[in-house]
Amino acid sequence: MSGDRSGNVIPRAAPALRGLVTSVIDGAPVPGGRTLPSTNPARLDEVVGEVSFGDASTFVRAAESAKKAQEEWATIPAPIRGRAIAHIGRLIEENAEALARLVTAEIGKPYSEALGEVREIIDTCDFFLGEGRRLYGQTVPSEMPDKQLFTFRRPVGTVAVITAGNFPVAVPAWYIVPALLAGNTVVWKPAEYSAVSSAAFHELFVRGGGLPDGVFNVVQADGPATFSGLKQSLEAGLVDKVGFTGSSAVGREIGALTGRHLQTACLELGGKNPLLVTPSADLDLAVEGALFSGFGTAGQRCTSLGTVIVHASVHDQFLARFNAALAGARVGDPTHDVLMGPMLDAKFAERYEEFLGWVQPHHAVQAAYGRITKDNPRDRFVGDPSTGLYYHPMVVDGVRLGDRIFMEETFGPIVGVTTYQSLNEAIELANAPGYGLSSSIYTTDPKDAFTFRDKISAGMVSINNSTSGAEAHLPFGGNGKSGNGSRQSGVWVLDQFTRWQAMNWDYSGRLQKAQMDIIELAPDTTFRL
Ligand code: UN1
Repeated sequence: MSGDRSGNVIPRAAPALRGLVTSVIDGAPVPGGRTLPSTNPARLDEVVGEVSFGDASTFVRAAESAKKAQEEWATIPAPIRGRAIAHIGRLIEENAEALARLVTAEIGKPYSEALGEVREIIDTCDFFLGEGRRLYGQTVPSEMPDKQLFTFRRPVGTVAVITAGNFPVAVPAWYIVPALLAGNTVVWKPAEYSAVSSAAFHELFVRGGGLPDGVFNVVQADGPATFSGLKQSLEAGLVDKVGFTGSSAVGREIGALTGRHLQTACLELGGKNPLLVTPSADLDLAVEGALFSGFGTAGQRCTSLGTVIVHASVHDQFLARFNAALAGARVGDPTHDVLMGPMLDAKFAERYEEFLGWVQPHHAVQAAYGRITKDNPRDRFVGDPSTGLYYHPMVVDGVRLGDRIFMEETFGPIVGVTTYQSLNEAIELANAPGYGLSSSIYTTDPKDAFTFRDKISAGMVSINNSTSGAEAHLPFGGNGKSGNGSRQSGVWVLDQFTRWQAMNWDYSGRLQKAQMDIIELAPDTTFRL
């Protein structure tokens, strides 16, 4: 670590170029038919690594390998699997800076955020290493004498995990750590544009955990090949559970596919996360929260702020301070201390350009927007904008119910602002887009806070805090278009990767029939004082 001129902490060196990244099945690298570079979105001419992509059959092979390894992995006692998770956590900790540098280089996330993301893997390991010594079942009284009831958690079997690249290492850990701990084996398909970070993650897991071959396989493939490989694997009975983080549209497809196989996928989808600013709010705190929620990871978190819903009486003050804070924020090279860097990848930049076309005449945009160029510059840009996929962060005031910017997820550095008169109206606006991942309210009135918590559709609620930045041991997940009610993290995710088994043990030596052979005590129902 060293300091730059402004005293900010910056990484020492650029990440080293890694060798060819391939799928890894049954412990062996499996090159595919097509090799493409993964580039740095902040310096498009910098290749972070070459990636060899497989096809649907690669996915099926990986699922076969996971299936073959599962029974033996499940026989390793849970406390020993917990120790493996502990060792993985320690190895990640030893490699935290190198992994964070790689994440910054490959997806352009500011280094401090990337380091936080790596911390989230360590937190997840810290939580689950102890779960290896719990994985509690219950002993339950029976309705009959000389009979005892028990519950056991059993692994689901083979888990397919398909993740996005905006959190290329933390979100995969949310699935993979509890899945392995609970005795499942894994096939992981990371995002194409974060393949090099995912290869590093995979290597750290396999080496740190001493994982036997086939327990954790990684498949480098594009979306259509993955979907077809997953379909074939489900048909062949090779996959027992799917975890997916990505768009609501693909989530629906995965949900339909798994539903046909009588499975429920663990779906973590998009969001249009609202942030309410009430008249009693500390406005500076709300501005700080909105700035981080809206523009951290350049607005490309599923928990990113979508729309600020501000009380009409404080709208002008809030907006003026929000715009001023945004104008003063540092944007640029993500290896420096900046609020935001570039878009994750060209595909996201292209899609974001489409969202920009949703700005309408009744919207008010205070400053320059669109791609940052020499002709469309950003004051105090850190570095050279022409080298990367840099966009102006923007605030769109006057968005209304029904506007596309108001209703749909706009993955990128754009935040809408609208006003309300009554809290009920604000909550209706907050729920209107039909997502339900994260939400936030800034208020000093407990009644507002609890009413909001009660009525908001979101799975996650912040009071006086940003919509993003969930901690790794609270349930993470959404409702509506944000997911199917599944929850990740903490003890709650165990229900995704285990199935309850109920056991009864009758030691009476007779057939005691439930509901029939039961002792009745005679109540005196006519007694009165
Ligand atoms: C995501 O964007 O998919 O709460 C996950 C947060 C992070 C995780 C975001 N801890 O913003």
